[in-house]
Amino acid sequence: MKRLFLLVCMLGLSLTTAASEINIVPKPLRVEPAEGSFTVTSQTPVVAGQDKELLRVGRLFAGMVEPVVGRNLPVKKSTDDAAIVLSVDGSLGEEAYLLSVTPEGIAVQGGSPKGVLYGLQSLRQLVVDGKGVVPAVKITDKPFFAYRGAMLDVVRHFMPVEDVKAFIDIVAMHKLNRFHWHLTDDQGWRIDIRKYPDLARVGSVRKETLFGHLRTSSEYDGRPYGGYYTQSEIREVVAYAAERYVEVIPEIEMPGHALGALTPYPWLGCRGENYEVWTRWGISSDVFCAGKETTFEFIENVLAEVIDLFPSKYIHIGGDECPKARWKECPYCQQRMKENGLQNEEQLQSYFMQRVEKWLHGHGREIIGWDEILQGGISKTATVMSWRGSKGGIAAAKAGNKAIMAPNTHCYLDYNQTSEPRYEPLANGKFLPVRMVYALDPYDQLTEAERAFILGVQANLWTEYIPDFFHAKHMLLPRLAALSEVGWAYDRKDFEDFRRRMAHFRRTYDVAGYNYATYFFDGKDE
Ligand code: TNX
Repeated sequence: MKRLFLLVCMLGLSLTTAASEINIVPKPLRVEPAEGSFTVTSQTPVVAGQDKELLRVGRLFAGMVEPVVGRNLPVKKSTDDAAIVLSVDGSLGEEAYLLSVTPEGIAVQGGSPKGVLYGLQSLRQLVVDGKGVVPAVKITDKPFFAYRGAMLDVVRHFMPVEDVKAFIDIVAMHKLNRFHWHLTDDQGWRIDIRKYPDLARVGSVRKETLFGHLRTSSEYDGRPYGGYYTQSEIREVVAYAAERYVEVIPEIEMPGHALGALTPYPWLGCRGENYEVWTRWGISSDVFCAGKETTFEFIENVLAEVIDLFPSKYIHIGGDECPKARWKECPYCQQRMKENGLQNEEQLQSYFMQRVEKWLHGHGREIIGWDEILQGGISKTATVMSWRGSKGGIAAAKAGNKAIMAPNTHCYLDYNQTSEPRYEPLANGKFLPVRMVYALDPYDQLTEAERAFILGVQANLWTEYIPDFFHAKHMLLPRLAALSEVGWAYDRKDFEDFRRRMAHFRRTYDVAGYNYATYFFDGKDE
């Protein structure tokens, strides 16, 4: 009897041990630990049947676990050996997957190859964590939100194609599915547009850059700074992202943040002369002229090339931080207001955005705009990206507009990570620890019916104080993991449980060779 009791205790113990070995971020929907384990070695085949897409996904996985299990895990159509077997089960949701590990082998079923890749991202974490030994388990998983994004600003600091691809790898690793690419701003224009070659040639270069923080410095580095993507590089990035089931959403900023365009083509502005690609951060009062027809002609020509390069349903057209001083003094803008019965310059901005939206609609696309597009009236079909807190997104959802939550209070990864900025590299200054990212409630203040308008969440990485991609990773990781859990997980009430799983997930960062911030892991971020 005593023996039996002991046995039951031991069994119970081993079961709980097994359970605690399953540590995945973002948290899966259901995890059912089982007895035993399976060891993935360099000989373990990944089997994908006849499906070319699955073979490709299998090879991606082989690359991801190579540092742990060794080179060239064989990816095959079939095998008699114990293996990692990939398959598509159309009865599952597109992004859903089942991961089953038994001592005999591993099966990853996805609703589509995308779901299979998500299953493999989870398996990757288990392989890394156990150095190849994966505890038996059955995982049933699918994402909570359809839109799970990350934005990279390549204007304030330029990131070469290789870095953008690495950013996409990080996005995919966190089971995010949108890459918002901020391509134009006051400090540069970073996408080649064939019809206007001076956008890239002239608009991408600033003569120098502010040194130090915007609030305290008036020193400049005296060095010209530039960079842009050719159209073939853009296509390369879009294809690279698509292979990882990440959709690229380009952002072409208007009517504000426009000096990258006004400098080479001064007729785009109200004053019409003397513009210079900005060397400081902040908000320039020179913006696109909303009165002249030639502005809209330019924007349509630019967008025609943009939609040819980016197949995404959404095109982001900015709309934030557009000072109205120039419009107030501009005869063209005032004339436009009179002709269209517009009461004030907010309504002129609204005219601007809706006119561009209409053009994009005519070409089969939808727009996303920053929450300022709510001012002065918004069309029913625009999607609002809430950044000045959540209130813009809440207002949008209440008005029946779709919204994406990216509030600076929770999603701005350019902010400081600790309450002791003096121990951190120079950053924006505001304080945003992992805990705050995790605390985002995208449904705050919304009724059941209004919640349907929240498409999802996004982290934003503005790069005023991020000179290169090494530093970008320090700002992104591990906060992006907290955001990914907000976007993916059904159950995220337990921050301590997240913290415990992160202690394992960081090994996947280590194995991938990622630079990440350690404040959170060392308990020094509060
Ligand atoms: C606000 S978010 C901006 C960006 C800055 C960022 C710095 C938004 C739509 N505009 O231009 O880079 O703050 O945190």
